[in-house]
Amino acid sequence: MGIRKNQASLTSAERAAFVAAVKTLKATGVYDTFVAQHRAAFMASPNDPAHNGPAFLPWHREYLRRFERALESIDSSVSLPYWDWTVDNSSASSLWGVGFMGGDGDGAGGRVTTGPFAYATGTWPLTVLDPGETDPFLTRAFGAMGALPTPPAVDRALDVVPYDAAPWNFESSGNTSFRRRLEVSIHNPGHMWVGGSMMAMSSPNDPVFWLHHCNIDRLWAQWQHDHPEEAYLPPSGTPGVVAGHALDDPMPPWAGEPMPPTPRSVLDHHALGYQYDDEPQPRSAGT
Ligand SMILES: [Cu+2]
Repeated sequence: MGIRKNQASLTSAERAAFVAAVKTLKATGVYDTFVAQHRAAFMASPNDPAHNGPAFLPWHREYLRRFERALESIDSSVSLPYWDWTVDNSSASSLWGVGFMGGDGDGAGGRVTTGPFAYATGTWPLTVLDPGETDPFLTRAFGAMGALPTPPAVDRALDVVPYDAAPWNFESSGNTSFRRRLEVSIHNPGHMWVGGSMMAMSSPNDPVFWLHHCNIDRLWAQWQHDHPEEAYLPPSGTPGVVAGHALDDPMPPWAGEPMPPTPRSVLDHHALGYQYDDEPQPRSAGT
């Protein structure tokens, strides 16, 4: 079982291996197909299969696991790390070192000029852009759009039940929908704090996207563990639910596959082949 570690605990060799695998996927064009899938999901709004609905968490769990498998195909030692922004909440974090994600953007344009994903390296041109965007370089603007989630905010979010609530979209209340609370109050601030490219529909252009969403997935797994009696909602056949968001709906853009993923098929993350470094051992481990 792959172990997803806190990025702060990675050795420099592990950081380098992650960066190298990511850059190999970029060079082969695979990386940009992932960026395009994310942008296409947003652009399908109001039928977005990935955001503003119950499948926000399942869709990104499937999406991250597929990306992680692509990384594993390059280097079997690589797993997705997670960024715990309740702790690593400033530009001084090792996350932003020149051997890992690189630093904040520079000046008014916000161009990232340090680290492996700086435009000048010649290895990280952005080719999948939002409509109207033309800058081919990664941009960031740390803290310009607000603060990162605090430990109390995360704790309060983890207490919210049930999983989701009518009307099963952006109008669901964060007080009665764990999914909506996590999506809006915890996930959105991560994108906004990094700023620049992370604000776009093409936000996976910034590799920190994967570390941010990995932490969101970790919090969902934690919530599932804390609330074993709370089922995924809604069940299939619930009126008014966008396709892909009910329990047994095939999730676009993978719906045409012979065994398409559904929210149900990703509920048990251990069955997908990974666990987090800080979670209780799965029962199947026999401990
Ligand atoms: Cu997303």
